Amino acid sequence: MTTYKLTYFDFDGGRAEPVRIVFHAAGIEFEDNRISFPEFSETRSNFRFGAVPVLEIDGAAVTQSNGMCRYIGKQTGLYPEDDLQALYCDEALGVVEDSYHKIVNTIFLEGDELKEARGKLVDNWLTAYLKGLDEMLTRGGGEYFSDNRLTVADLKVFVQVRSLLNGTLDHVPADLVERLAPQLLAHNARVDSDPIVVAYYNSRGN
Ligand SMILES: N[C@@H](CCC(=O)N[C@@H](CS)C(=O)NCC(=O)O)C(=O)O
Repeated sequence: MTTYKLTYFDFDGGRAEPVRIVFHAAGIEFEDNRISFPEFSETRSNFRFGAVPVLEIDGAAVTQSNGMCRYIGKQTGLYPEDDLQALYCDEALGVVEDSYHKIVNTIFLEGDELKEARGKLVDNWLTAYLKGLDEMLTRGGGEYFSDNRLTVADLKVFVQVRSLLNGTLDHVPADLVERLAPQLLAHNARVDSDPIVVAYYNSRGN
């Protein structure tokens, strides 16, 4: 039997979260290796590219969360078979990845500098991002990003948008999604109530 070990930070979100949800949904056993931020700092050099998530498959390490989403999605029927739908799915995975990079540029700022950087982020990139995701939902028929059903793209977007809705980023208004992307807001509620997602968070005791 193939063994899986997924190393990531110890919180219910971020780049590894869609992979965790899919493993759980598919009933695939995996070691959910959650590390603290200090632990990461101390052991960073052990990770290829000095970053997580890292997925070890039968002991061989692989990086890049979107590749992991596609890999595990293909194995579990949560990635489209049709090439065009797969492209739509990849577009959503890719733009969320872009969003993490944009946000991380502001993460270590403080005070007025942080406020200014986040204000610019909200007015420029985040606005375009949320509107773009909304448009992509329209293209897909309004409910999902591709294949007219839940795929790994929906899980990746869900995890990221949920953190925006929770107001986890200072100076990013929690109602931004509601104001700019009403379909995306509905999408978040749809995915949040999907049996796959409900079962996962029940298993986490959330
Ligand atoms: N493209 C990579 C990015 C990985 C990445 O930047 N991970 C962050 C955590 S979510 C990290 O480990 N950052 C540590 C650092 O860059 O110092 C992926 O999608 O897996």
